[in-house]
Amino acid sequence: MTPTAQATRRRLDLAALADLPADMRPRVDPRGLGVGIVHLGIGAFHRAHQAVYTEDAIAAAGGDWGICGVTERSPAVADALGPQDGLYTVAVRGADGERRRVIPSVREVRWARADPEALTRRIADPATAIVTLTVTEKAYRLDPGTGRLRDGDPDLEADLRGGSTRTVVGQLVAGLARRRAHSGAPITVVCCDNLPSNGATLRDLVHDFARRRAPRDGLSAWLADHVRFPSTMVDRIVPATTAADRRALAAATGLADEGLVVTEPFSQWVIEDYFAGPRPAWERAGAIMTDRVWPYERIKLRMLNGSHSTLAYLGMLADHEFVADAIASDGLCHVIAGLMAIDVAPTLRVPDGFDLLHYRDDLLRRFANRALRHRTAQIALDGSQKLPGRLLGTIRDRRAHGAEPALAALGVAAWMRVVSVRRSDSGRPLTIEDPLGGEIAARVGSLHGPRQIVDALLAMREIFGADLAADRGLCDLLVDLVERLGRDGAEATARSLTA
Ligand code: CS2
Repeated sequence: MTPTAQATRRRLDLAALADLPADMRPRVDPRGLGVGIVHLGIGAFHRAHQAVYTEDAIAAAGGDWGICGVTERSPAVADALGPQDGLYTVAVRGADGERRRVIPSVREVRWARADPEALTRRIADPATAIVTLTVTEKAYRLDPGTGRLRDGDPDLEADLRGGSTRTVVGQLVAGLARRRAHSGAPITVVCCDNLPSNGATLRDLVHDFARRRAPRDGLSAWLADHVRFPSTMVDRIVPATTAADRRALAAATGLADEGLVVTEPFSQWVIEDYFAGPRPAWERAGAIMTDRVWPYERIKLRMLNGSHSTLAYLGMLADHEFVADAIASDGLCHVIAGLMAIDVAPTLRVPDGFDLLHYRDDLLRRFANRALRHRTAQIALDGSQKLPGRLLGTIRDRRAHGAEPALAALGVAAWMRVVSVRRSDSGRPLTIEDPLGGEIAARVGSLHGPRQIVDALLAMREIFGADLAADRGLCDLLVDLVERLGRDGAEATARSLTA
């Protein structure tokens, strides 16, 4: 198609809905749908997950549960969805081809930085009963060693002084303080990020911020009585959308959609049934409401995300651009299957009726979905924030039982090799972004020996805590693995560990 033909394609918006094929049309009429949810971090994951559950819940049981989506870091999503009246397509790619539907749940999109006051007002608005978040691990500014806000973070310091809301915790507290002053109505804040005990973790950060900001203004006591923070487990694989995905959609539908998201058929949401007020009937859309989320959360974080990160670092070393290519390698596939069965499974408590082997085999099939083109480099981002919940908890629990968790340690060793040597086994340069990237580079930039590398990185308490740094047995295991990765490469190391 010529660039001109592309530029003149009709853009998806409210007026275009009537021309869509019937099976793509929204199940809920977006016109007149009021906003009841504020969502912080309206990236691809939210659009393919909670926004879909919310549409299905409204279709089943009604309610003004339109979403005000907030973009945090850049205005890109607001620029894409604004002209489309908040509408976008979810393309579900599985073995049987692609199914598409347009989602109407997002009724308003804002860039937090453009108008912080509008965001504060939205959270304070009594019509808002729920705030949900998918802002990625690093946005919480959590010190995993203390479970509190990181000391010395310049954005947090600025927000604590007042006058700015650069951080998500700062935005939440500004909105909640305004709400207390105006209506005082209760509200529920639902963290949907991959953090262990995500509800309690966010609650502690919000209370910590409120106390540090104004220790005597009573906000913390109000929050304790009026704001609930249920934990959730969210699961759906959503690779970054590419220009080729958008071109294929335009060719198939005749519509230009800058907000398209591509995902897999599988989707799961487990929510702690602990709300301060009304909520959408998400259970009518397939979500599991329970009073015990943590077993699901731990299973998912350690089995799926632990495997994902291990595949990402080993895959990058072995020059596999996509997860489906990495899992197609016998060595890597055996490592992942073994990691889940040997190292992770003994650390889990499984809900009644939950078949862990079946879950593992499903994961291996999901990773092998070739239609998804999920880049290993996307998952490799922000390793310092991801490793603690995904792999280090497993390692800690296994070490406490005197085990030598070689497969969980292999993922950490592969991360160490990637961030220190920064080349794949064939010599291709590798770069990964990380909020601690500067510090990691300063520690390992000029080191080559496996022991030096492991010592320098293991000493980063903000990642490994004091306990793992002091574990000599773990240190020796990692040195051995980093050495083998350097000498034999990722594929051969993986094969030798599972032979
Ligand atoms: C992935 C997750 O990018 C990543 O770090 O491991 O986004 C993963 O795809 C989701 O958690 C699946 O639910």
